[in-house]
Amino acid sequence: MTNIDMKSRYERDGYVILEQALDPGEVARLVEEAVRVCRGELGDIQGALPSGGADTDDDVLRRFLCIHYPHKLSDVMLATMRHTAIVSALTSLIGPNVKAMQSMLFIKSEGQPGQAWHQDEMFIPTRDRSLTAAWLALDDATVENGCLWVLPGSHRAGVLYPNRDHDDSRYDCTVESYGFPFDDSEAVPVEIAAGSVLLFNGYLLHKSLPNSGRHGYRRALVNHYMSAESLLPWDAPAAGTNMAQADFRDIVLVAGTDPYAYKGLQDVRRPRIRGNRDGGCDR
Ligand SMILES: O=C(O)CCC(=O)C(=O)O
Repeated sequence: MTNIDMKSRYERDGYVILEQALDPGEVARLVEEAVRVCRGELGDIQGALPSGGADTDDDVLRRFLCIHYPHKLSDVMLATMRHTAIVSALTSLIGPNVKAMQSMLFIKSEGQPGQAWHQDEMFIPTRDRSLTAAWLALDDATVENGCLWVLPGSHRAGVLYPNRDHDDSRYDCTVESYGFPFDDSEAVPVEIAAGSVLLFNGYLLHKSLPNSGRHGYRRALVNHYMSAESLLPWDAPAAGTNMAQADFRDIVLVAGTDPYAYKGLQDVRRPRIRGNRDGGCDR
């Protein structure tokens, strides 16, 4: 696929697949690193129970659905955020200057829930609609094990649909989008092989279903990127600063230059598990 084809497909559908962006050795390294992260060997994860020395890797992994900010614990995951194949595609889609602000490690073993329809820009609001997710499959992602589903073209209107809590046990505690002019029958499952990456627009409606497989995981590492030119009003502004200047600076520049480098960087978000139905469930 040429860069022009990739860009026009992305603009039309809101997503594009980078087949085999990572080789099997790179995927195996990430899978091993996921165990170290989950064991707490690389540092604390807020909300996680400590694992005992006698726990098998399976015991440990199955305790987790999703860990936010693993790139703050793992150099391997931080390096993946900067992976050449991914960053090169991102510069074609976003522009020469690209920053990342979030990573998420999904384990999602059998029986674990999916996530209801949503748009990522509702959670991570850029000012120029440049938010782009890189969803890297660490296992072959299939309908059976809970791959992502998308509503092609749903990003194009540039509208953020309302959100509400739900009690649908197929999905985790994150809110769901509703009131959008698309029907579930238009949804497309994105089955991709381990090592492939789904790049998708922050306005694209997407969801995942539970891992209904009888055994195994549906692991994925998801990184979020945006144009480095846009401010990111993701946190409440500090006292005395007005909202128009709010700019989340806990970022990693992955390409080009950062026009706001003069502000410096922050390290404010800590690795944590995604909340459960009884706890907070912010993203
Ligand atoms: O991987 C999943 O199950 C959900 C991921 C997702 O919706 C996201 O990255 O925004």
